[in-house]
Amino acid sequence: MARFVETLYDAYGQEFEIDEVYFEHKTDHQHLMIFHNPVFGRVMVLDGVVQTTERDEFIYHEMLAHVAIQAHGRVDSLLVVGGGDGGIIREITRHRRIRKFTQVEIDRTVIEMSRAHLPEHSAGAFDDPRLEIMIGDGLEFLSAAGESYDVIICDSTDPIGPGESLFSGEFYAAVRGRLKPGGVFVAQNGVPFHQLDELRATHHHLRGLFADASFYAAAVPSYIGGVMAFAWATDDPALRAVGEQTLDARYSDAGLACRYYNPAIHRAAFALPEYLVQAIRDA
Ligand code: AG3
Repeated sequence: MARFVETLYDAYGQEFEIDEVYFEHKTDHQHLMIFHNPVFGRVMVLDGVVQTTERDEFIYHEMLAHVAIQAHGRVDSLLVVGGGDGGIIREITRHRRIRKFTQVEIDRTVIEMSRAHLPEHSAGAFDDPRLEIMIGDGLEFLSAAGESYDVIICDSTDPIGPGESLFSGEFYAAVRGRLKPGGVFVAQNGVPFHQLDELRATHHHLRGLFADASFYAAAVPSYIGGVMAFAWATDDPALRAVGEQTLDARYSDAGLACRYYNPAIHRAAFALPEYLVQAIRDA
């Protein structure tokens, strides 16, 4: 039986049994593979690193999409950087009040192959009339003049290969320039038990740019090694403190029915373990 061995870390990792390969190809930007595993269902891998699986994607996509949208409370326009599998835009489409959202993805093949082989991820979201899709580089897109957004979500790979520029000071400054007043930026920021420097570097950049810069966390089993950190940055510190009652009301108003996200998890996710609090403090 063939096995996939993840190559993210040098001296530690995870492996998956492969019962069927749906797609494997070097795109213009990265090596893309989609296969089936008996435990996780369909698994997408980019450059040797697990990006998403059918079994646990809901945790990641709900937490990366709903926390910012629910904390903000009146999102009208939103930008997604990356996210070619469509999981984030699927969650966004559930918010009927969002008038317009844009997605900038560098790799067209990731979108095409996810639509073909991971159809449950986007679940029709690519056909939502409110969506505008741009194929291109996120940093270039944000550095150019253009409209501003209430929320910017960065659903990137790790800072290796095409994802690297999405962790640069230049990128975060460009993000800030394209947020409306009171806007929120969130981003996947790796598994900090193993990638603590990545957390420190992001915090260093964001706290120089925003009045409130922190992280929230959720455990996503296929991102092995502990909780995943999500970067959080905004000029409105009140947004991190929105209470459970308000979140409850917004959750029912939006008609959300999630499998991981709920208002109690939203609040609790901002409580960080002490090793992360210290890493941020010392950054
Ligand atoms: N983007 C995040 C993958 C990060 C994996 N990194 C890790 N395990 N440290 C996934 C894209 C999902 N839409």
